[in-house]
Amino acid sequence: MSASPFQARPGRNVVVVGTQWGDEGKGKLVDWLTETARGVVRFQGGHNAGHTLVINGVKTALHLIPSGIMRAGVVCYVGNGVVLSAGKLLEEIVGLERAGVEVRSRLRVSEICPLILPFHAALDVARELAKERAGTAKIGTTGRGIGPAYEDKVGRRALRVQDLRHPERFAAKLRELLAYYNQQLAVLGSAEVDWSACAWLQGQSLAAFMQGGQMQFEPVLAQAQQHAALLAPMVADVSRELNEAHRRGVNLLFEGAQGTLLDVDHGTYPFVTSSNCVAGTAAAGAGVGPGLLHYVLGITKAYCTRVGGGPFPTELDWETPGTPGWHMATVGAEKGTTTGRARRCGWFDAALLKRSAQVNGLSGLCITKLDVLDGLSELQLCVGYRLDGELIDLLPLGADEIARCEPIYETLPGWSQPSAGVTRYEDLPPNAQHYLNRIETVTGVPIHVVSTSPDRDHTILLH
Ligand code: 2SA
Ligand code: MG
Repeated sequence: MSASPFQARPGRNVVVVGTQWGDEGKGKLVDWLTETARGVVRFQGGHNAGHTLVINGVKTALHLIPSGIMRAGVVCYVGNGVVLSAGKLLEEIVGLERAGVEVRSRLRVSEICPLILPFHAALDVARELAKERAGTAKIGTTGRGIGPAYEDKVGRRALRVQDLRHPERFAAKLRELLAYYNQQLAVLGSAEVDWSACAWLQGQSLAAFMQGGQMQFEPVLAQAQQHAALLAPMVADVSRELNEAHRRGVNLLFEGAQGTLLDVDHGTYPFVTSSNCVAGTAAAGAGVGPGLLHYVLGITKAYCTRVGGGPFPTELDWETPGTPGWHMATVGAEKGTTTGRARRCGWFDAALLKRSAQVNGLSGLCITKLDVLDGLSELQLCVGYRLDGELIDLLPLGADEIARCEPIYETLPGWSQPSAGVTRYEDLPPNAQHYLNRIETVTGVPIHVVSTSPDRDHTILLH
């Protein structure tokens, strides 16, 4: 199956974004689209992202490295909009190299990426624990330090990749920043935290850096210096390289992470991540002009999932065996790629998708995981909500308003014949085709691609 209509001309670029709460299957589609794109760029987020790829039956999970890395000859860029943990990036490189994937010669990292350092993760975790202790609603972050790292960037105190080149400058800035973090940790009572037992850190050992609830300067500095040397050959002026590649006619792909409803402005604030996830961010987060973003593909799961806290109007009971929500969770294997947390599941929300189409300027949709719905006798499609006695057909703004939305459903027939692995539209069960038609009609966005399994080859291109 060829992805060429998206990138039929040299220098035509595509932005891939998640239209829901992340985990829509962006990684698979980015990999598929790299049949024609020769450069893939990450432009926001960090190693909170989890992109699972299945190629020839082999599963690979990526967090920071663009999904284009799985195709030989594709150059991958980590743009300035990404908050970078050098340690996690190096771990991922080594993992891929072990699997026989050549990475270092094809990976370029922006020298102006803000760095994620161990104290960012410590504060992220300490804050979530403090919320838990106080009985207030947790954000349900990934504990990777994403929020604090973006705070430092906006607060103009971040250490950036280019600082690693200047050991004295780096050490001086680090000392200052660490003092600030230790104050914050003290306020949160981090001395009482058993760092080695924080489940969602997945063995990331913060304990080695902590003493009496305070993070120690020397081990953080020593680790950063070690990373600096390994990272140096990949550090680049990514903005310049992307503009040059574009002038040479290279097709670029901008790979979004998380999803529109996790966007710090347009999402279910405050239950969001700390970056903008919408398509427009691709320009600022990569260092190219908006005129270079030619087509926006909105990756959309055939139902909805969300991991972490926050409102979810169409959420179902996904824990009781035999229920549709449980079916989605189990058949769809809905577990966080980064933290292993269970993802909440619910019906497709077309009113949410309309919001997403608006803030991203979607050119077309790619519907993923259609096959997961195989076997459900009936499907509900949310077409709007009742909010404070009024009927609305567009997701309102902000978590409090969204939490008060009662979904209005249209019932559609399910299908029992498998859609899994189907590669031609006309071979999809008729009721599956009907479901797709309704999504297209209600959201007003054309469906250009349908994915019927995690496999690269199980992808239907529509015109
Ligand atoms: P953070 O860590 O500050 O970005 O968390 C803030 C919220 O953003 C959500 N978030 C995500 N949601 C879905 N997928 C993500 N990536 C991983 C995956 C998540 C995982 O692909 O499965 O493994 O748990 C991702 N990253 C951030 C997060 O759940 C919070 O609601
Ligand atoms: Mg994911």
